[in-house]
Amino acid sequence: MRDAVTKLIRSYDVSGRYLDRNAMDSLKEYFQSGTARIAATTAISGNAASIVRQAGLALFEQVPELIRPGGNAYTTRRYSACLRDMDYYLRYASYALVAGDMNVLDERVLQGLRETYNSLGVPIGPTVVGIQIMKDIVKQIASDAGVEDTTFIDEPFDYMTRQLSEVSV
Ligand SMILES: CCC1=C(C)/C(=C/C2=NC(=C\c3[nH]c(/C=C4\NC(=O)[C@H](C)[C@H]4CC)c(C)c3CCC(=O)O)/C(CCC(=O)O)=C2C)NC1=O
Repeated sequence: MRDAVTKLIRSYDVSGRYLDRNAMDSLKEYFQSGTARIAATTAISGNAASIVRQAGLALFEQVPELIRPGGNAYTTRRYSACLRDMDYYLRYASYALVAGDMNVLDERVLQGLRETYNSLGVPIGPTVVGIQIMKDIVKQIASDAGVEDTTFIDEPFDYMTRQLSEVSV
């Protein structure tokens, strides 16, 4: 697992260089955004169950076929599996926000996921819709909690969306 600092150090260490002006600039940016990243993560941790529940309801309202007979989230078991997956996406997004790096998503969430979904018939399109709904809810909560610029919150959600769907958002 990697974060913004270890990533930077690794790349300088590979070529035996001292951290230079560019490195210091990106470190400064990372530390200066720290308070906002922690606030966003607090917003997620303290509201996770409700974010997932709300996003699930919104998703099934938007794509009702999912929970009808024949839908991938039909039956209690699959409905719960779907919400559990949403909870995974949310929790790992919060880790990525703190780390300031998306590597944790590759390592823990996305590896092999498309193949698993394809083999189980879990539809990617609606999954992506669910991820994007959670993004909007989290941004709203963070904004209510006083985070002025919430655009950085997009990154992990958009990253998972891109990697899952291999289309640009
Ligand atoms: C932490 C990393 C991690 C992820 C991401 C993960 C995902 C994941 N979701 C799965 C299943 C599933 N995922 C869904 C999800 C959905 N169905 C829908 O219609 C919706 C679009 C969507 C919810 C938004 C469903 C319904 C299943 C069960 C499918 C089945 O067993 O038929 C499975 C198959 C095994 C199982 O059921 O547990 C995996 C591995 N597991 C992990 O360890």
